[in-house]
Amino acid sequence: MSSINLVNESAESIALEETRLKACSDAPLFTRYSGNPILSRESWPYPINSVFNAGAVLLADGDTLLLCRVESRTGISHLCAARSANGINGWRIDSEPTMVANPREYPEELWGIEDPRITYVPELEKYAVAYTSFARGGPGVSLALTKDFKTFERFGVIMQPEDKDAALLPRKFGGRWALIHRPVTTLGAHMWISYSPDLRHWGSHKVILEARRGGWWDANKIGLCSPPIETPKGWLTIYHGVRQTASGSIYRLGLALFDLERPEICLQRGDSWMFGPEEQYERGGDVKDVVFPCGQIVDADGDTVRLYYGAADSTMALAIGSIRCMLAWLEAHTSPVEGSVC
Ligand code: M1P
Repeated sequence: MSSINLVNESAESIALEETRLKACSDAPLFTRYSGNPILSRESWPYPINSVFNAGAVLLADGDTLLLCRVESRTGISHLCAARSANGINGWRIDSEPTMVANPREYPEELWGIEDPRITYVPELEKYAVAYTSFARGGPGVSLALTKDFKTFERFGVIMQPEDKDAALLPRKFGGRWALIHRPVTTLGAHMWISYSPDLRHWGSHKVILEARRGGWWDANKIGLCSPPIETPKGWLTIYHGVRQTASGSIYRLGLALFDLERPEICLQRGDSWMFGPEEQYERGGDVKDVVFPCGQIVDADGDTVRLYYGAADSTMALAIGSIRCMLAWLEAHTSPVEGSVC
């Protein structure tokens, strides 16, 4: 093979890659699994109302674990683990609730626990589960650590009400842990970051992404979806935006990118939503027009993303995307909004 051919081949592969990236910057970013929904109340080993908004993690044995929010027929939610070898079907569901509210010791859990986001923390060799605890004061953020999703070391409330949509980043920044969360303040319902030396005491709070205003798809209320994905370009972050309409809210998904070493700095934010309710199981259910991911898994190729999302607060669904496509899409769809990209 001549050196000219080598040069041509490498030029060709660059051109091919550019074409692929251009195509995926235009295409729908996530493809729904044709067998959706993957989990529903009929799948459950005990009577429930609904299963949705699961955190996701790839276990050391290769199984996919979904820590599902399960709403029982009292209306109160608990968490229940479902495991599968391929992350699509063959789910083995714990025969009883995996983690239930414990309002005697944790009064902030009086009305249940909801919407877990799971982060594996190599330094601790444990999974951190950030979840919503719900009681008279409203929803707050609670934290627990686990090694096995059987026993949980509870830290109690780490962000007082009203706050939710939280996930821990997997490593420290300048010696401090970082948590993304969504308090509701007089400023509005925006995404914030807070830092802690010990996972218990939190400070240095900063807004990192604001809900837009007016007619935007993500006007007035946004929140973190699944934990941010670490990429060479930054923390790739899927968030939900809520559009309030005359007939209710529409929950859609957008993308933003944050600085790798200073995750409070937003580098890019997509202008339009990249995934929204379209299918019948997303448009109708206990709460219509909701897609709500709390977890994803990046496959061994380092690019394929399995996004697990709650559909209409009733079932769990799966969609497949690509990190390279999401980054290319962000490049193509970031435009300054009222003087700033974020
Ligand atoms: O009903 C849609 C979602 O509403 C809430 O989300 P947020 O406060 O971010 O708007 C949560 O109760 C969530 O569980 C629910 O899916």
